[in-house]
Amino acid sequence: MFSKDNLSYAPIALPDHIDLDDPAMREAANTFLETMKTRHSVRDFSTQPVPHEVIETCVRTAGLAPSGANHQPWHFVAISDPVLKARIRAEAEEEEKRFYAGGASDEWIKALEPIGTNADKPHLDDAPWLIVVFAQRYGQFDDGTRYKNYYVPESVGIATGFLIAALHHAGLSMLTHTPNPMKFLNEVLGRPDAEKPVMIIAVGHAAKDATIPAVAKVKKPLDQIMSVFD
Ligand code: IYR
Repeated sequence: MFSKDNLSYAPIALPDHIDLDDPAMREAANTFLETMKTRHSVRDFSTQPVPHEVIETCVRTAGLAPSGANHQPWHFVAISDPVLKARIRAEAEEEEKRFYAGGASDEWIKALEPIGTNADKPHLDDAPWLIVVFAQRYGQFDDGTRYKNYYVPESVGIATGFLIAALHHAGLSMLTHTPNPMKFLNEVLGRPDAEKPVMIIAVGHAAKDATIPAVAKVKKPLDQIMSVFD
């Protein structure tokens, strides 16, 4: 993606200069809050297909995220192939069985109780798309030599947030899923060792009878998540 001869600074005028007045800003902020309030992590998916280009467009949005030195240290693998999804489910459930059967600490298992999870992961088959997020520990110049990436977890976290917001905005439901360990995803998806799997996002339409854990609606109030020095 980068070339060693293309590392000079060249400022351009800010494109898409946005300059809302205060009322318009308030309204935009409130509208987006209301939109994001309707996002819930969903574990019960319908098998109804989702067009390929919607997933592609949402990944384009993810790719607009800010990143350390603009290195964009991420790669997204989108999977709708049922055979591959079934293989990912089988491998993930193997990991999850170990996790729930003693791999995880008692404290961790207790923390998950209100979420109601177990080693069974039908969403990995049912959801029409799985998007696996990879973080690139280092990049490579066109000539194959390596360059370092910076703030990789932060950058990939921001891009994943963009992706989740984009998927939700498109009317899709999703679940972020992190089998532990996830190394099997490199092998199954043919990704290089330089890339670390970060999470699987199952994406699709929620099943008609989908439920969410009641605790998922309990969000910290503003005064607990924000301090202000005005
Ligand atoms: N990966 C396991 C366990 C799990 C861990 C956390 I932290 C969660 O928020 C939910 C689940 C699983 O997917 O069941």
